[in-house]
Amino acid sequence: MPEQADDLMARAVEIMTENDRGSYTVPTKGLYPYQWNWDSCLTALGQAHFDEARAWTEIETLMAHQWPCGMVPHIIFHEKSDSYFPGPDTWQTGRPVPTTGITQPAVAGFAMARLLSRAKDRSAALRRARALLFKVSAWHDWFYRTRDPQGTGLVAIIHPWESGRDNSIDWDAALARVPTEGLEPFTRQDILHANPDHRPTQAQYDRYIWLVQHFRGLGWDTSRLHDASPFRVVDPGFNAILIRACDELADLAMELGETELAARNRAYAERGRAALESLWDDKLEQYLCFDRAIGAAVDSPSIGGILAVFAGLPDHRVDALARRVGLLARRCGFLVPSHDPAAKGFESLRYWRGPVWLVVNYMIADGFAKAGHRQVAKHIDDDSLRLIAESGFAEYYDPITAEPCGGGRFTWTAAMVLEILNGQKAAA
Ligand code: 9WN
Repeated sequence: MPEQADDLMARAVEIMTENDRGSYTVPTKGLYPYQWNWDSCLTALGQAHFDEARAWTEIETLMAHQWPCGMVPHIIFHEKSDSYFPGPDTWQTGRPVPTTGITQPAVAGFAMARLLSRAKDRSAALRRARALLFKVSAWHDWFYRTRDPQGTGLVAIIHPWESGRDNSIDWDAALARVPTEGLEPFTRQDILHANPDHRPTQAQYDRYIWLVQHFRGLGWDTSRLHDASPFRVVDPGFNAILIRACDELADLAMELGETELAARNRAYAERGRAALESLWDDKLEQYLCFDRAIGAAVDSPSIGGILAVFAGLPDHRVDALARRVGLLARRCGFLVPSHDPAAKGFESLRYWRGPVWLVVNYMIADGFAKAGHRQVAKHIDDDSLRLIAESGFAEYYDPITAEPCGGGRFTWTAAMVLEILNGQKAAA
């Protein structure tokens, strides 16, 4: 086993190095030729195992493209490429280095705290963390200001791409309400690089692009987009990541003597955690999304409601989620499916409608481990490694057969393998 682990780690480093563009890393060649927000933050965790300084650069490059309003965009278009749609010409956000105009899960605060906690060069890490602290905090402020205008404690996403779980069944009903009138013709590139059966449908893409056109028509004024979007959904997983990031940033700020910033982030986290309770569903024994545009819960048992554990939850809720994961384990061969295999709409190969993603596994396992559920965390980690052993470093996997899906030689999958294996080594 140790030789196997060493071999896997060497392959992971090779993939990450191959996708490294110097100051940022692409998720995979061809399919995703730019820098993605949450990919980069999770990638940094893997990089830190072989190049600590480079790991900080990954997050710094991302944060260097923060908008003046505080938003951190979901893609940074560092270089021209014809292999991805929609590119800068569609977004037209007018930034000096083109970016998209929407955001992604706020992993940065968690990632930088983790980098610092493990830093070998602690004084360099402290210096870099201090410089990032204010930027990440401004992003958190932006979230609660613009995506929670009513002060509920929970933020909404205004585009499925923001969730990172693009075509989840969670968005089906809300997306169906997005019109397609006035949609400009476009050509998808994703289906030239990956199997179309593993990707979102054309009907979904039409609505993704309609929303981009709609926001573009509002001049990318992020203070207006929430209320103007027909798509406004509160995702427990997305909020859990933000809540955890606020908590980690508050700890870090205390360590650095930034007490006011610490108090603000702690308040966001505490309010968010309390508000998460409103998303709990007794029937399904997990959290559900909430469709803010119509004021109703979304009856859809997806991984978003399990990822909530990453926020840090009351014991009885963690226990219930552990039972839920146990049930899912009996329904498939590999944890954690992005949708319950027994539920309507589950598709084992199609992107976020069933397949397993190692990054989400990692955050769920971390949440359980932190809450003392080490067996559940180990089960998830073991399943992640079994997927790699059977099917290599894919973008995502069929939770029943382990079939590799989407892009290959995938950066954040490799990063998670380094995280899990180094974590096991340290614990041994
Ligand atoms: C749109 C890069 C990204 C991930 C997302 C994943 C996928 C993009 C796409 O790839 O989304 O952002 O074009 O399909 O869903 O989580 O960040 O790996």
